[in-house]
Formats: sequence, C-alpha cells, structure tokens
Amino acid sequence: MTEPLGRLTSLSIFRRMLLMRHFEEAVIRLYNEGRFVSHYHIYIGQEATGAAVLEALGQDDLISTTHRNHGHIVGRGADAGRAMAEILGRATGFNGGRGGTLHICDASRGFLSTSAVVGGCASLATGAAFGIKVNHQARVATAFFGDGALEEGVVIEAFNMAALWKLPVVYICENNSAGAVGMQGGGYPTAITATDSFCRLPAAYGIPTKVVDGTDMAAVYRATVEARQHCLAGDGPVFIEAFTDRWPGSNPLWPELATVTELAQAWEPDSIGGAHAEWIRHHDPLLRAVRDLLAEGHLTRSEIVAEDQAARWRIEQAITFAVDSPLPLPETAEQGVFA
Ligand SMILES: Cc1ncc(C[n+]2csc(CCOP(=O)(O)OP(=O)(O)O)c2C)c(N)n1
Ligand SMILES: [Mg+2]
Repeated sequence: MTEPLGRLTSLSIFRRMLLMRHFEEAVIRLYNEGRFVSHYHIYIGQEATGAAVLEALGQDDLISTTHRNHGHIVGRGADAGRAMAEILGRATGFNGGRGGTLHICDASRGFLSTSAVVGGCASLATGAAFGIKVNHQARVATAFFGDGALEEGVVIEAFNMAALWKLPVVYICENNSAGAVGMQGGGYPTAITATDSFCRLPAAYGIPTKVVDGTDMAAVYRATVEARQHCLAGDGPVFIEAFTDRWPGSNPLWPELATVTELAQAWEPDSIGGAHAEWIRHHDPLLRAVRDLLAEGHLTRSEIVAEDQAARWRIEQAITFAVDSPLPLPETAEQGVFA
C-alpha cells in the first residue's frame, strides 16, 4: 500500500475529483435532454489519476489532453461554466463554442491545445518541452493520453526525441482498457497492439517508466511528483501508466449514466446494488478516495457530505451559466477560420 498523503493534499485532490464527477454526470444528463449534439467522452472512473496528477503539477506547467478532456479541464481549476458552455456550443465557452467537447482548452491554466487526434497530445507536449528546455524554464510539460495512443507512430517518435534531447515531459498513459468490451463486443474501441506491456515502448528509448493503480490517488500523486522532479533536474522524460477499470457507462459507443454517485455507499457498502455493483464496490475511484479519507482521519462523514454538496452546487451554477449563455452569432461564423 502507498504511504498516505497529508490532509491538505488529499482534500485538494478529493475536491478536484468531486468537480470532475458531478460535471460528467451533468454532461450526460444535458446530452439526454438534447442540449447538445455531438459525440462525447466521459472521464468517470479515471478521476483519481487526473486529479492527483494535476495536484502534483506546478502552476506554470503545461498540459495537453485528449478527447476525454473534461476531467482534466475542470480538475485544473478552469471555469466549469465556460467548459460546459463550450460543450453546449455557446459563445461564452472557452473556444467561443467552436471547439465543443473534444477541444475544450483554457490557455490561462497551461493547456496548450486539446487534440482529439489520438496521440496528438504527446507530440504537442513534447514540442512544448523542447521550448521549455531551449528557454531554460523551470517547468515541465505533461501529456495525458489513453492506451490507444500507443498505437500511433507519432507517440513513438515523440518518445525518441524526448529521450534524445532529455526533454522535461511527463507522459501520463491512462490505460482504461481493463473491463472494456471493445469494438468486437459492440462497445467502445480499446487498444489493439502487439506489445504485452505499454511500458516496454518508452523503455526501449531509455525513458524511466512506472505503473500505478489509477484509482489510488496517493500512488498517482507520488509518482507524478517524482517524475516532475526528474524532469526539473534535467534528466529527461518519464512515462507513467495508470490502470483503471473502465466505467460501465463508457462501454457503449454513446455514454450512458450507468451509475449515479452516492458517496454514502463508501460507508454503507450493503446499499450498493444493480448491474454495476461490482464496479461501484471495487473500482470507483471516488468511493475509494472517501474510504481513504475516512481511514486516515482526514475528514468525517459529515464533512465529506458537505464537500460533495459544495461541488454539486458549483456544477449547478456551471449548468445555469452554460444553458443561459447565447449561441455564437451567425455573422461571427468566419472568425477563427484559417482559410
Ligand atoms: C488519429 C485518430 N485515429 C482514430 C480516432 C478515433 N478514435 C477516437 S477515440 C479512439 C480510441 C482511443 O482510445 P484511448 O486512446 O485508449 O482513449 P480512451 O478513449 O480509451 O480514453 C479512437 C480510435 C481518432 N480520434 N484519432
Ligand atoms: Mg483507452
């Protein structure tokens, strides 16, 4: 077991996780109400990874992310209202409503760009790390990507350059293929690769690698702190693989609200039921965080409930802001267009 974290760090990670979770449950509800039309991806089940990595990063660090970006954006402290407005295609969204769910980006929080091109984020972060190095800056670049990105040639090229030039980049591979049914089972795609271990790919270039349980916030946090120090010391890139069991709601091609969060289930496990009881009981990172916070004496049950209510309220505000925001004006359609 990983050594527990201090109270302030645990609490800060937990708060990020709560925002991520309630944001995503709201996104699915808004989709089901017909508030937006587009394919979208949900971060539920991976919150401990994103929240702990973001906690470990510095304010000036740079980040690139993927099609599954909502959790990273709100977990970094970006305005949840503007993020939701972007998903709903509103003029007040981070990209003026033009990027949508796949491209939410808040440059003021260090996001470089959000690429839905699988693997694209690895090259963006590697390029940013090159900039950091040549400008002698004391910060790192981080790329979040899924296991599917390891099928992409650009990621392997990025590993090579980062290793050759000892670039300050932390690669976070969020491997969510465990429990996924995949395309052959009629669900969402999973990685198809000949390697028996993703870590062998960066390791072939001499990049240090670490595998962590992606539902263990302490393990992810400590691995990221160490990786960041490695980068800041000028020792080059690090690769972290965080395992999580796929949330059942992300199995179908279109997300479904397969489970609904009830934090009391952490201390009342007998109240857990339904088709996905096994996932809730053993793989929900948020319930695990609650159990850890209680076990370490960092929060009481009533404090946990109060934290949950505060996060729910913030997301309610975000929804109201987004829904009440105007659509972009038709005469602005050509703004931000290259050609
Ligand atoms: C270059 C490219 N190829 C294919 C796609 C279509 N696509 C979207 S998500 C996805 C699977 C990505 O899997 P992974 O990287 O593991 O991320 P996850 O969705 O599991 O978090 C694919 C193939 C894409 N967006 N970009
Ligand atoms: Mg995946």
